[in-house]
Amino acid sequence: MALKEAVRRKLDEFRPRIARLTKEHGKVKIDEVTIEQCIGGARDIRCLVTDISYLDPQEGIRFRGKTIPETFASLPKAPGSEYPAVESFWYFLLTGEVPTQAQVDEVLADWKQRQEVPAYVFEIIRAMPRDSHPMTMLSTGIGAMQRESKFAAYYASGSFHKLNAWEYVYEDACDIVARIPVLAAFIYNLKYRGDVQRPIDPALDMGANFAQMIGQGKEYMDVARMYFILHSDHESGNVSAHTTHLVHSALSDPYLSYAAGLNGLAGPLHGRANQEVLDWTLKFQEKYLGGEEPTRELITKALWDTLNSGQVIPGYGHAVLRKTDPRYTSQREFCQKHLPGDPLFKLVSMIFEVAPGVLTEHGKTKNPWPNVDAQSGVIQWHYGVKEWDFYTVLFGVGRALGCMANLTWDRGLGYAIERPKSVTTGMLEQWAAEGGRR
Ligand code: NMX
Ligand code: MLT
Repeated sequence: MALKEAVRRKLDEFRPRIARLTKEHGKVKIDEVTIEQCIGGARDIRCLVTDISYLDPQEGIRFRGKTIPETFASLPKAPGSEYPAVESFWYFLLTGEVPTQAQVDEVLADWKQRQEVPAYVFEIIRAMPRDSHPMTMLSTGIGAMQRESKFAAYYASGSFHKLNAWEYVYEDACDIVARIPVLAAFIYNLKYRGDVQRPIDPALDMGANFAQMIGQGKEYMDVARMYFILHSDHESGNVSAHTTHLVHSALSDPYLSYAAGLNGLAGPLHGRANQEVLDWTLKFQEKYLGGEEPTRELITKALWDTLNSGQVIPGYGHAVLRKTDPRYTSQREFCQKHLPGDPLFKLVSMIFEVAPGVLTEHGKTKNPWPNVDAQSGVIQWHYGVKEWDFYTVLFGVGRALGCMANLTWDRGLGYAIERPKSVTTGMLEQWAAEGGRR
């Protein structure tokens, strides 16, 4: 397949660069670590490598060197759509090259061969209590599918070779990205639509097929394409991408690795914040408005009440970003075009006007601006996907693209098992007293 050969070509070009960096410049310092960083979640320490995406604190994410608007503008669009097919973006993420339509068509055809989820996976999820969180169902489904792993079979075959191993990661990666929307749609229909399932439509691209599988129409097809692409990757240090990379560094296969990544994504400070935003906003409507129009004063009061009760304002703040997340802006522009009069969009826009000022006055967060999660639920709500505990599953479908592209490259470049060094509190106290580690 052309995509696999393109990845092989790229890896062949890259390997000498990694070898030269390690052998000739391996001792060059690129960072130093403070006690604050050691205790405070390793913030900003430069110790991971990826070429799939890079996050600038001011500008936001670039996928393979392109901003979000540049990415959307440059990739071939899905038929009759303003957005690229996810398959087109996948080619781009894996290779850094904008595919031709013929190359996109080849990925589309390839994914159709891969997208069936084995029946036993559905049965395992069906056996779970119906009120299990859909993220638990998603990570269980991905973990259960591990028996299909071509990488695990290759490792067990006894003929494992470091240089070839990426090919099997690539195969698992393609299977996972093709199957995860089908699994997600199954969970949606199981939990919220009485287990009335819709079959895959083989004529549709990934985003469009997901839309039809959850009973949505044409406009939502673009929502799905946009949503999955926007959520795909945020360089390597975020919890889901880092967890996936870490687990795979022990040569755990991509299924085990991404199930772990999804469990991290399910945390309220990470991907689950999109669920929390909707929850916060609807509770605000219920508790503070009682059917009346929102005002800046009422929003300010609700924000302070949340902060004073020791909770975070979901959808605001970021570990790296110091400006409004361009993924927020991109979704906001979609809303301005497609749902300008939506009451929830208006409310979220008003929160956007007020929250940065309140958070600045509160004085704790380093970034008072909205992140991706502050806007995403509004769009889902507008199109009738009102089961907000499902929103992180949508994030997880998109994030699979970035995590799987990264794993393919991790293995292709033979990255080592990850094993940072820990120290004791006593050591930190000693180095603090001595003014640094000697
Ligand atoms: N509301 C209230 N307090 C906040 C917020 C917020 N939105 N963001 C940060 N802070 C607090 C934070 O809890 C910390 O307090 P303390 O010193 O008492 O521990 C202080 O500000 C400094 O935190 P920062 O260094 O600004 O942020 P950090 O890098 O530690 O955390 C987040 C980043 C994203 C976890 C944090 O901003 C947050 O909890 N935001 C709300 C949850 C959210 O929207 N998460 C989604 C992130 C994007 N995603 O999809 O993953
Ligand atoms: C993400 O998309 O992973 C989040 O914005 C969190 C992060 O980058 O740390």
